[in-house]
Amino acid sequence: MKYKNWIGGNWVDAKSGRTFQSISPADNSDILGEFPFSEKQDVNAAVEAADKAFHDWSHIPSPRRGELLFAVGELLKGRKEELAKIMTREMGKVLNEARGDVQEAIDMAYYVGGEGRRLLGYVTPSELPNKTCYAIRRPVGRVALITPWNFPIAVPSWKIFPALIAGNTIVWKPAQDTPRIAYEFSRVFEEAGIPKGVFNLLFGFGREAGQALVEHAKIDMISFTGSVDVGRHIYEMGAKKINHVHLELGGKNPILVMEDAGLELAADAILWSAFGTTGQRCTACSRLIVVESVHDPLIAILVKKAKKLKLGNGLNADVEIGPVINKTQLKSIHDYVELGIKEGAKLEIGGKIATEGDLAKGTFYMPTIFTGVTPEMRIFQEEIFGPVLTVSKAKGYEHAIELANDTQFGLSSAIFTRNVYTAQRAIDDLEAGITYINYGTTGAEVHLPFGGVKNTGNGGREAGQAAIEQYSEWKTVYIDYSGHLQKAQGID
Ligand code: TAP
Repeated sequence: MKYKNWIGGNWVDAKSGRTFQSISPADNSDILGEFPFSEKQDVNAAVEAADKAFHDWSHIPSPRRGELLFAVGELLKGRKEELAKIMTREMGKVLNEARGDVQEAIDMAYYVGGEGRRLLGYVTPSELPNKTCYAIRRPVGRVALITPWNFPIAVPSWKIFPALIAGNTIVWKPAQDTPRIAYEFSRVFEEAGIPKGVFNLLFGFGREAGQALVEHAKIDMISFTGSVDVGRHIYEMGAKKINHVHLELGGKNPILVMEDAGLELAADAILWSAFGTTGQRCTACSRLIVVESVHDPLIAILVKKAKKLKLGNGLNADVEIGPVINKTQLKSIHDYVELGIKEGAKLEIGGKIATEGDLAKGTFYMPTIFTGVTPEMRIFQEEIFGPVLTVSKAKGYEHAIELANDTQFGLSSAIFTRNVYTAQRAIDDLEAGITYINYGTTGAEVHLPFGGVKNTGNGGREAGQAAIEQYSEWKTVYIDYSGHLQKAQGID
Protein backbone atom coordinates (compact mmCIF):
# COMPACT_ATOMS: atom_id res chain seq x y z
CA MET A 1 0.00 0.00 0.00
CA LYS A 2 1.09 3.56 -0.72
CA TYR A 3 1.13 6.02 2.20
CA LYS A 4 1.26 9.81 2.17
CA ASN A 5 2.65 12.74 4.13
CA TRP A 6 0.22 14.51 6.47
CA ILE A 7 0.51 18.23 5.86
CA GLY A 8 -1.98 20.88 6.98
CA GLY A 9 -4.54 18.15 7.71
CA ASN A 10 -4.33 16.61 4.21
CA TRP A 11 -2.69 13.34 3.14
CA VAL A 12 -0.42 14.22 0.21
CA ASP A 13 2.30 12.63 -1.94
CA ALA A 14 5.84 14.01 -2.09
CA LYS A 15 5.86 16.76 -4.71
CA SER A 16 8.45 14.82 -6.75
CA GLY A 17 6.31 11.67 -6.64
CA ARG A 18 9.36 9.70 -5.41
CA THR A 19 8.82 6.96 -2.82
CA PHE A 20 10.74 4.46 -0.69
CA GLN A 21 9.76 1.15 0.88
CA SER A 22 9.69 -0.07 4.46
CA ILE A 23 11.03 -3.62 4.80
CA SER A 24 10.65 -5.97 7.76
CA PRO A 25 14.06 -6.79 9.29
CA ALA A 26 12.82 -10.26 10.35
CA ASP A 27 11.69 -11.16 6.85
CA ASN A 28 13.00 -8.98 4.06
CA SER A 29 10.23 -10.18 1.72
CA ASP A 30 7.62 -8.57 4.01
CA ILE A 31 7.04 -5.00 2.76
CA LEU A 32 5.15 -2.69 5.11
CA GLY A 33 4.37 -0.06 2.53
CA GLU A 34 5.63 2.61 0.16
CA PHE A 35 6.23 6.10 1.56
CA PRO A 36 6.86 9.59 0.13
CA PHE A 37 10.50 10.49 -0.31
CA SER A 38 10.15 14.07 0.94
CA GLU A 39 12.49 16.85 -0.09
CA LYS A 40 12.83 20.58 0.44
CA GLN A 41 9.56 21.57 -1.26
CA ASP A 42 7.60 19.13 0.94
CA VAL A 43 9.40 20.43 4.03
CA ASN A 44 8.44 23.98 3.03
CA ALA A 45 4.78 23.00 2.78
CA ALA A 46 4.84 21.24 6.17
CA VAL A 47 6.53 24.14 7.96
CA GLU A 48 4.12 26.63 6.35
CA ALA A 49 1.21 24.53 7.64
CA ALA A 50 2.70 24.46 11.16
CA ASP A 51 3.25 28.20 11.00
CA LYS A 52 -0.32 28.88 9.89
CA ALA A 53 -1.78 26.72 12.67
CA PHE A 54 0.42 28.15 15.44
CA HIS A 55 -1.60 31.22 16.46
CA ASP A 56 -4.90 29.43 17.03
CA TRP A 57 -3.40 26.35 18.67
CA SER A 58 -1.26 28.35 21.07
CA HIS A 59 -4.35 30.34 22.14
CA ILE A 60 -6.43 27.27 23.01
CA PRO A 61 -6.42 26.93 26.83
CA SER A 62 -3.93 24.24 27.78
CA PRO A 63 -6.50 22.15 29.75
CA ARG A 64 -8.43 21.84 26.45
CA ARG A 65 -5.24 20.78 24.66
CA GLY A 66 -4.83 18.25 27.48
CA GLU A 67 -8.28 16.79 26.72
CA LEU A 68 -7.12 16.08 23.19
CA LEU A 69 -4.10 14.22 24.57
CA PHE A 70 -6.38 12.16 26.83
CA ALA A 71 -8.42 11.24 23.74
CA VAL A 72 -5.20 10.17 22.00
CA GLY A 73 -4.31 8.06 25.07
CA GLU A 74 -7.72 6.34 24.97
CA LEU A 75 -7.38 5.58 21.26
CA LEU A 76 -3.85 4.25 21.76
CA LYS A 77 -5.14 1.97 24.53
CA GLY A 78 -7.74 0.55 22.16
CA ARG A 79 -5.19 0.01 19.39
CA LYS A 80 -2.28 -1.14 21.57
CA GLU A 81 -2.12 -4.72 20.29
CA GLU A 82 -2.54 -3.76 16.64
CA LEU A 83 0.17 -1.08 16.90
CA ALA A 84 2.54 -3.43 18.75
CA LYS A 85 2.22 -6.04 15.99
CA ILE A 86 2.95 -3.51 13.25
CA MET A 87 5.93 -2.26 15.26
CA THR A 88 7.33 -5.77 15.64
CA ARG A 89 6.97 -6.39 11.90
CA GLU A 90 8.61 -3.11 10.97
CA MET A 91 11.25 -2.57 13.64
CA GLY A 92 11.85 -6.13 14.82
CA LYS A 93 11.63 -5.86 18.62
CA VAL A 94 9.76 -8.79 20.19
CA LEU A 95 6.03 -8.33 20.66
CA ASN A 96 6.14 -7.91 24.43
CA GLU A 97 8.69 -5.11 24.11
CA ALA A 98 6.64 -3.51 21.32
CA ARG A 99 3.63 -3.51 23.68
CA GLY A 100 5.82 -1.72 26.23
CA ASP A 101 6.82 0.84 23.59
CA VAL A 102 3.15 1.66 22.91
CA GLN A 103 2.37 1.66 26.65
CA GLU A 104 5.02 4.31 27.19
CA ALA A 105 3.13 6.59 24.78
CA ILE A 106 -0.15 5.86 26.58
CA ASP A 107 1.48 6.76 29.91
CA MET A 108 2.93 9.89 28.39
CA ALA A 109 -0.45 10.95 26.93
CA TYR A 110 -2.07 10.81 30.38
CA TYR A 111 0.86 12.29 32.26
CA VAL A 112 1.33 15.21 29.88
CA GLY A 113 -2.42 15.65 29.32
CA GLY A 114 -2.73 16.32 33.06
CA GLU A 115 0.03 18.91 32.81
CA GLY A 116 -2.41 20.98 30.73
CA ARG A 117 -4.04 21.92 34.05
CA ARG A 118 -0.71 22.97 35.53
CA LEU A 119 1.95 24.35 33.14
CA LEU A 120 3.26 25.85 36.33
CA GLY A 121 4.77 29.27 36.53
CA TYR A 122 5.26 31.28 39.73
CA VAL A 123 4.17 34.52 41.40
CA THR A 124 6.57 36.65 43.45
CA PRO A 125 6.31 39.84 45.49
CA SER A 126 7.55 42.99 43.79
CA GLU A 127 10.24 45.24 45.23
CA LEU A 128 7.79 48.14 44.71
CA PRO A 129 4.36 48.75 46.27
CA ASN A 130 1.19 48.27 44.22
CA LYS A 131 2.96 46.07 41.73
CA THR A 132 2.81 42.34 41.13
CA CYS A 133 5.13 40.02 39.20
CA TYR A 134 4.78 36.54 37.85
CA ALA A 135 6.35 34.21 35.30
CA ILE A 136 4.44 31.93 32.92
CA ARG A 137 5.36 29.36 30.29
CA ARG A 138 4.75 30.17 26.63
CA PRO A 139 5.24 27.90 23.60
CA VAL A 140 8.48 28.08 21.63
CA GLY A 141 6.75 28.06 18.23
CA ARG A 142 7.13 25.72 15.27
CA VAL A 143 9.07 22.67 16.38
CA ALA A 144 10.94 20.15 14.20
CA LEU A 145 11.03 16.64 15.67
CA ILE A 146 13.54 14.13 14.30
CA THR A 147 13.49 10.63 15.75
CA PRO A 148 15.30 7.27 15.39
CA TRP A 149 13.83 3.83 14.65
CA ASN A 150 14.58 1.97 17.88
CA PHE A 151 11.65 3.26 19.97
CA PRO A 152 9.39 4.25 17.08
CA ILE A 153 6.39 5.28 19.22
CA ALA A 154 7.84 5.86 22.70
CA VAL A 155 10.59 8.32 21.73
CA PRO A 156 8.33 10.40 19.43
CA SER A 157 5.69 10.46 22.20
CA TRP A 158 8.24 11.97 24.61
CA LYS A 159 8.52 14.87 22.18
CA ILE A 160 5.08 15.17 20.56
CA PHE A 161 2.94 15.27 23.72
CA PRO A 162 4.94 17.89 25.65
CA ALA A 163 5.41 19.99 22.51
CA LEU A 164 1.64 20.02 21.91
CA ILE A 165 0.56 20.65 25.50
CA ALA A 166 2.85 23.66 25.67
CA GLY A 167 1.09 25.11 22.59
CA ASN A 168 3.65 24.44 19.86
CA THR A 169 2.88 23.14 16.39
CA ILE A 170 5.08 20.36 15.03
CA VAL A 171 6.64 18.85 11.95
CA TRP A 172 7.79 15.30 12.64
CA LYS A 173 10.29 13.38 10.49
CA PRO A 174 10.48 9.78 11.70
CA ALA A 175 13.36 7.47 10.73
CA GLN A 176 13.34 6.03 7.22
CA ASP A 177 13.35 2.50 8.74
CA THR A 178 10.05 2.91 10.63
CA PRO A 179 7.64 5.02 8.56
CA ARG A 180 4.64 2.68 8.82
CA ILE A 181 4.39 2.79 12.59
CA ALA A 182 4.82 6.57 12.44
CA TYR A 183 1.86 6.68 10.05
CA GLU A 184 -0.28 4.55 12.39
CA PHE A 185 0.67 6.71 15.40
CA SER A 186 -0.18 9.92 13.52
CA ARG A 187 -3.55 8.54 12.42
CA VAL A 188 -4.50 8.35 16.10
CA PHE A 189 -4.05 12.12 16.44
CA GLU A 190 -6.13 12.65 13.31
CA GLU A 191 -8.88 10.43 14.75
CA ALA A 192 -8.75 12.36 18.04
CA GLY A 193 -9.53 15.52 16.05
CA ILE A 194 -6.33 17.55 16.27
CA PRO A 195 -6.80 20.82 14.33
CA LYS A 196 -5.33 20.95 10.83
CA GLY A 197 -1.66 21.88 10.60
CA VAL A 198 -0.89 21.45 14.32
CA PHE A 199 0.71 18.06 13.68
CA ASN A 200 2.50 17.52 10.36
CA LEU A 201 4.14 14.24 9.39
CA LEU A 202 6.87 14.13 6.80
CA PHE A 203 8.38 10.84 5.62
CA GLY A 204 11.81 10.69 4.12
CA PHE A 205 15.53 10.39 4.67
CA GLY A 206 17.71 12.37 7.04
CA ARG A 207 19.98 13.74 4.35
CA GLU A 208 17.12 15.29 2.36
CA ALA A 209 13.97 15.81 4.46
CA GLY A 210 15.75 16.01 7.84
CA GLN A 211 18.39 18.42 6.65
CA ALA A 212 15.88 20.75 4.93
CA LEU A 213 13.73 20.72 8.06
CA VAL A 214 16.47 21.73 10.48
CA GLU A 215 17.64 24.43 8.05
CA HIS A 216 14.18 25.96 7.59
CA ALA A 217 14.08 29.61 8.67
CA LYS A 218 10.62 29.34 10.26
CA ILE A 219 11.58 26.46 12.57
CA ASP A 220 12.06 27.81 16.11
CA MET A 221 13.17 24.64 17.87
CA ILE A 222 14.70 21.30 16.89
CA SER A 223 14.33 18.25 19.08
CA PHE A 224 16.53 15.37 17.92
CA THR A 225 17.18 11.86 19.16
CA GLY A 226 19.84 9.84 17.37
CA SER A 227 23.56 9.42 16.92
CA VAL A 228 26.26 11.78 18.16
CA ASP A 229 27.54 12.57 14.67
CA VAL A 230 24.16 13.62 13.31
CA GLY A 231 23.34 15.36 16.61
CA ARG A 232 26.49 17.47 16.42
CA HIS A 233 25.68 18.44 12.84
CA ILE A 234 22.11 19.41 13.80
CA TYR A 235 23.42 21.46 16.73
CA GLU A 236 25.60 23.42 14.30
CA MET A 237 22.67 23.96 11.91
CA GLY A 238 20.46 25.13 14.80
CA ALA A 239 23.16 27.46 16.10
CA LYS A 240 23.20 29.33 12.79
CA LYS A 241 19.54 30.28 13.35
CA ILE A 242 19.94 30.63 17.16
CA ASN A 243 17.34 27.88 17.52
CA HIS A 244 16.58 26.11 20.72
CA VAL A 245 18.12 22.64 20.07
CA HIS A 246 17.39 19.64 22.25
CA LEU A 247 19.66 16.61 21.69
CA GLU A 248 19.35 13.06 23.05
CA LEU A 249 22.28 11.06 21.73
CA GLY A 250 24.19 7.84 22.26
CA GLY A 251 25.24 5.76 25.23
CA LYS A 252 27.89 3.25 26.28
CA ASN A 253 26.18 2.28 29.48
CA PRO A 254 28.02 0.35 32.20
CA ILE A 255 26.77 -2.15 34.76
CA LEU A 256 29.10 -2.56 37.75
CA VAL A 257 29.02 -5.81 39.70
CA MET A 258 30.55 -5.75 43.19
CA GLU A 259 31.75 -8.72 45.27
CA ASP A 260 28.57 -8.75 47.40
CA ALA A 261 26.12 -8.73 44.45
CA GLY A 262 23.44 -11.36 43.92
CA LEU A 263 24.95 -12.96 40.82
CA GLU A 264 21.79 -14.66 39.48
CA LEU A 265 19.85 -11.39 39.70
CA ALA A 266 22.75 -9.46 38.16
CA ALA A 267 23.07 -11.96 35.30
CA ASP A 268 19.35 -11.74 34.43
CA ALA A 269 19.48 -7.93 34.49
CA ILE A 270 22.66 -7.84 32.39
CA LEU A 271 21.19 -10.12 29.71
CA TRP A 272 17.98 -8.08 29.57
CA SER A 273 19.93 -4.81 29.36
CA ALA A 274 22.52 -6.03 26.85
CA PHE A 275 20.39 -8.17 24.52
CA GLY A 276 16.82 -6.83 24.95
CA THR A 277 15.76 -4.98 21.77
CA THR A 278 18.78 -6.79 20.28
CA GLY A 279 21.06 -4.30 22.06
CA GLN A 280 19.57 -1.45 20.03
CA ARG A 281 18.60 0.80 22.93
CA CYS A 282 20.32 4.04 23.85
CA THR A 283 20.31 2.68 27.43
CA ALA A 284 21.54 -0.81 26.49
CA CYS A 285 24.28 -2.17 28.73
CA SER A 286 27.25 -2.49 26.44
CA ARG A 287 29.98 -2.50 29.12
CA LEU A 288 30.00 -4.88 32.06
CA ILE A 289 32.54 -4.04 34.76
CA VAL A 290 33.06 -6.79 37.31
CA VAL A 291 35.31 -6.91 40.36
CA GLU A 292 37.88 -9.70 40.04
CA SER A 293 36.55 -11.93 42.82
CA VAL A 294 33.19 -12.56 41.09
CA HIS A 295 34.31 -12.21 37.46
CA ASP A 296 34.64 -15.89 36.51
CA PRO A 297 31.48 -17.18 38.23
CA LEU A 298 29.41 -14.34 36.74
CA ILE A 299 30.74 -14.96 33.21
CA ALA A 300 29.95 -18.67 33.56
CA ILE A 301 26.32 -17.86 34.46
CA LEU A 302 26.02 -15.27 31.68
CA VAL A 303 27.38 -17.52 28.96
CA LYS A 304 25.14 -20.40 30.04
CA LYS A 305 22.04 -18.20 29.99
CA ALA A 306 22.99 -16.36 26.77
CA LYS A 307 23.34 -19.68 24.89
CA LYS A 308 19.68 -20.39 25.61
CA LEU A 309 18.33 -17.10 24.19
CA LYS A 310 16.05 -17.77 21.24
CA LEU A 311 16.49 -15.65 18.12
CA GLY A 312 13.73 -15.20 15.57
CA ASN A 313 10.76 -13.23 14.34
CA GLY A 314 9.48 -11.26 17.34
CA LEU A 315 5.87 -12.06 16.41
CA ASN A 316 6.47 -15.62 17.68
CA ALA A 317 5.76 -15.81 21.41
CA ASP A 318 8.82 -17.91 22.33
CA VAL A 319 11.34 -15.57 20.64
CA GLU A 320 13.52 -13.48 22.97
CA ILE A 321 15.83 -11.69 20.52
CA GLY A 322 14.58 -10.13 17.30
CA PRO A 323 16.56 -8.99 14.26
CA VAL A 324 18.96 -6.08 13.83
CA ILE A 325 17.26 -3.16 12.06
CA ASN A 326 18.90 -3.44 8.61
CA LYS A 327 21.82 -4.80 6.57
CA THR A 328 24.00 -1.74 7.11
CA GLN A 329 23.68 -2.06 10.87
CA LEU A 330 24.28 -5.84 10.69
CA LYS A 331 27.55 -5.23 8.85
CA SER A 332 28.58 -2.49 11.25
CA ILE A 333 28.03 -4.81 14.26
CA HIS A 334 30.02 -7.60 12.63
CA ASP A 335 32.84 -5.18 11.74
CA TYR A 336 33.03 -4.19 15.43
CA VAL A 337 33.18 -7.85 16.46
CA GLU A 338 36.07 -8.49 14.05
CA LEU A 339 37.76 -5.37 15.38
CA GLY A 340 37.33 -6.61 18.96
CA ILE A 341 39.05 -9.88 18.07
CA LYS A 342 41.91 -7.95 16.41
CA GLU A 343 42.19 -5.68 19.46
CA GLY A 344 42.82 -8.79 21.59
CA ALA A 345 39.49 -9.24 23.41
CA LYS A 346 38.37 -12.82 24.08
CA LEU A 347 35.16 -13.89 22.31
CA GLU A 348 33.17 -15.97 24.82
CA ILE A 349 30.02 -16.47 22.79
CA GLY A 350 28.40 -15.32 19.50
CA GLY A 351 30.36 -13.18 17.07
CA LYS A 352 28.40 -14.35 14.03
CA ILE A 353 25.60 -13.31 11.71
CA ALA A 354 22.81 -15.85 12.31
CA THR A 355 21.51 -17.52 9.14
CA GLU A 356 20.06 -20.88 10.21
CA GLY A 357 16.58 -21.69 8.90
CA ASP A 358 14.17 -18.75 8.83
CA LEU A 359 16.84 -16.42 10.23
CA ALA A 360 18.27 -16.24 6.69
CA LYS A 361 15.17 -14.27 5.68
CA GLY A 362 16.20 -11.32 7.84
CA THR A 363 19.10 -9.58 9.56
CA PHE A 364 19.99 -11.48 12.76
CA TYR A 365 23.10 -11.38 14.93
CA MET A 366 24.06 -13.84 17.65
CA PRO A 367 24.23 -12.42 21.19
CA THR A 368 27.95 -11.76 21.69
CA ILE A 369 30.09 -11.47 24.82
CA PHE A 370 33.74 -10.35 24.88
CA THR A 371 35.89 -10.62 28.02
CA GLY A 372 39.32 -9.10 28.65
CA VAL A 373 38.22 -5.73 27.29
CA THR A 374 40.29 -2.69 28.23
CA PRO A 375 39.61 1.06 27.83
CA GLU A 376 42.08 1.56 24.91
CA MET A 377 39.97 -0.76 22.74
CA ARG A 378 37.46 0.83 20.39
CA ILE A 379 34.85 -1.80 21.36
CA PHE A 380 35.05 -0.37 24.92
CA GLN A 381 34.65 3.23 23.75
CA GLU A 382 32.32 3.28 20.72
CA GLU A 383 28.58 2.70 20.61
CA ILE A 384 28.05 -0.57 18.68
CA PHE A 385 24.23 -0.51 18.91
CA GLY A 386 23.77 -4.25 18.64
CA PRO A 387 23.82 -7.39 20.82
CA VAL A 388 27.46 -7.06 21.87
CA LEU A 389 28.52 -6.94 25.53
CA THR A 390 32.09 -6.17 26.56
CA VAL A 391 33.38 -7.29 29.97
CA SER A 392 36.20 -5.62 31.88
CA LYS A 393 37.75 -6.67 35.19
CA ALA A 394 38.03 -4.14 38.02
CA LYS A 395 40.39 -4.34 41.00
CA GLY A 396 37.77 -2.85 43.33
CA TYR A 397 35.16 -0.09 43.68
CA GLU A 398 37.43 2.87 42.77
CA HIS A 399 38.76 1.11 39.68
CA ALA A 400 35.24 0.08 38.62
CA ILE A 401 34.10 3.72 38.79
CA GLU A 402 37.19 4.85 36.87
CA LEU A 403 36.41 2.34 34.10
CA ALA A 404 32.70 3.22 34.07
CA ASN A 405 33.43 6.93 33.63
CA ASP A 406 36.10 6.42 30.97
CA THR A 407 33.73 7.22 28.09
CA GLN A 408 32.47 10.19 26.09
CA PHE A 409 28.87 9.18 26.96
CA GLY A 410 26.81 9.46 30.15
CA LEU A 411 23.28 8.22 29.69
CA SER A 412 22.50 5.28 31.98
CA SER A 413 24.47 3.29 34.56
CA ALA A 414 23.85 0.57 37.15
CA ILE A 415 25.51 -1.09 40.09
CA PHE A 416 24.83 -4.41 41.77
CA THR A 417 25.71 -4.40 45.44
CA ARG A 418 23.98 -5.15 48.75
CA ASN A 419 26.06 -2.55 50.53
CA VAL A 420 24.11 0.67 51.06
CA TYR A 421 27.33 2.71 51.41
CA THR A 422 28.67 1.47 48.08
CA ALA A 423 25.32 2.08 46.38
CA GLN A 424 25.07 5.61 47.72
CA ARG A 425 28.64 6.44 46.73
CA ALA A 426 28.00 5.13 43.20
CA ILE A 427 24.98 7.45 42.82
CA ASP A 428 27.39 10.35 43.42
CA ASP A 429 30.35 8.94 41.47
CA LEU A 430 28.83 7.58 38.24
CA GLU A 431 28.88 10.22 35.48
CA ALA A 432 25.45 9.51 33.99
CA GLY A 433 21.98 11.02 33.77
CA ILE A 434 20.45 7.82 35.18
CA THR A 435 21.74 5.40 37.84
CA TYR A 436 20.02 2.15 38.80
CA ILE A 437 20.74 0.21 41.97
CA ASN A 438 20.34 -3.56 41.64
CA TYR A 439 18.62 -3.25 38.26
CA GLY A 440 19.91 -3.11 34.67
CA THR A 441 20.51 0.08 32.68
CA THR A 442 17.26 0.09 30.69
CA GLY A 443 13.68 1.11 31.44
CA ALA A 444 12.22 4.52 32.20
CA GLU A 445 9.12 5.92 33.85
CA VAL A 446 7.56 8.84 32.03
CA HIS A 447 7.11 11.14 35.04
CA LEU A 448 10.86 11.31 35.68
CA PRO A 449 13.50 13.15 33.64
CA PHE A 450 15.32 11.08 31.01
CA GLY A 451 18.62 11.98 29.38
CA GLY A 452 22.33 12.04 29.88
CA VAL A 453 25.49 14.00 30.57
CA LYS A 454 28.71 14.44 28.53
CA ASN A 455 28.24 13.73 24.81
CA THR A 456 24.86 12.06 25.38
CA GLY A 457 23.14 15.41 25.19
CA ASN A 458 23.29 19.15 25.51
CA GLY A 459 21.80 19.48 28.97
CA GLY A 460 18.10 19.02 28.34
CA ARG A 461 15.91 16.11 29.41
CA GLU A 462 12.93 14.28 28.00
CA ALA A 463 9.89 13.27 30.10
CA GLY A 464 8.99 14.43 33.61
CA GLN A 465 8.60 18.13 34.34
CA ALA A 466 11.77 18.66 32.32
CA ALA A 467 9.84 17.92 29.13
CA ILE A 468 7.48 20.84 29.67
CA GLU A 469 10.44 23.14 30.29
CA GLN A 470 12.07 21.87 27.11
CA TYR A 471 9.15 22.85 24.88
CA SER A 472 8.27 26.19 26.46
CA GLU A 473 9.88 29.51 27.26
CA TRP A 474 9.47 31.85 30.20
CA LYS A 475 7.49 35.03 29.91
CA THR A 476 7.84 37.43 32.83
CA VAL A 477 4.89 39.71 33.57
CA TYR A 478 4.95 42.91 35.68
CA ILE A 479 1.65 44.61 36.53
CA ASP A 480 1.85 48.09 38.05
CA TYR A 481 -1.38 49.31 39.67
CA SER A 482 0.11 52.29 41.58
CA GLY A 483 -1.24 54.82 39.07
CA HIS A 484 2.07 56.72 38.84
CA LEU A 485 5.49 56.05 37.30
CA GLN A 486 7.45 53.87 39.76
CA LYS A 487 11.04 53.22 38.75
CA ALA A 488 12.83 50.07 39.87
CA GLN A 489 16.31 49.84 41.46
CA GLY A 490 15.67 52.97 43.52
CA ILE A 491 15.91 55.39 40.55
CA ASP A 492 14.18 58.69 41.35
P1 TAP B 1 20.75 8.61 13.34
O1 TAP B 1 21.36 7.96 12.17
O2 TAP B 1 21.46 9.74 13.97
O3 TAP B 1 19.28 9.07 12.86
C1 TAP B 1 18.36 9.66 13.73
C2 TAP B 1 17.39 10.50 12.92
O4 TAP B 1 18.10 11.58 12.30
C3 TAP B 1 16.72 9.74 11.79
O5 TAP B 1 15.38 10.18 11.64
C4 TAP B 1 17.55 10.16 10.60
O6 TAP B 1 16.86 10.01 9.38
C5 TAP B 1 17.80 11.61 10.92
N1 TAP B 1 18.93 12.24 10.22
C6 TAP B 1 20.04 11.66 9.71
N2 TAP B 1 20.83 12.59 9.12
C7 TAP B 1 20.21 13.78 9.27
C8 TAP B 1 20.53 15.12 8.88
N3 TAP B 1 21.64 15.43 8.21
N4 TAP B 1 19.67 16.10 9.19
C9 TAP B 1 18.53 15.84 9.88
N5 TAP B 1 18.17 14.58 10.24
C10 TAP B 1 19.00 13.57 9.96
O7 TAP B 1 20.45 7.57 14.50
P2 TAP B 1 19.80 6.12 14.39
O8 TAP B 1 20.77 5.15 13.86
O9 TAP B 1 18.47 6.24 13.69
O10 TAP B 1 19.48 5.82 15.93
C11 TAP B 1 20.40 5.24 16.78
C12 TAP B 1 21.04 6.30 17.67
O11 TAP B 1 20.04 6.96 18.42
C13 TAP B 1 21.98 5.70 18.70
O12 TAP B 1 23.12 6.50 18.80
C14 TAP B 1 21.17 5.75 19.98
O13 TAP B 1 21.94 5.76 21.16
C15 TAP B 1 20.43 7.02 19.79
N6 TAP B 1 19.25 7.07 20.66
C16 TAP B 1 19.31 7.89 21.74
C17 TAP B 1 18.23 7.96 22.60
C18 TAP B 1 18.31 8.89 23.76
S1 TAP B 1 16.92 9.32 24.47
N7 TAP B 1 19.44 9.37 24.21
C19 TAP B 1 17.09 7.18 22.38
C20 TAP B 1 17.07 6.34 21.27
C21 TAP B 1 18.17 6.30 20.40
P3 TAP B 1 17.04 8.66 8.52
O14 TAP B 1 16.81 7.51 9.43
O15 TAP B 1 16.01 8.77 7.49
O16 TAP B 1 18.43 8.72 7.98
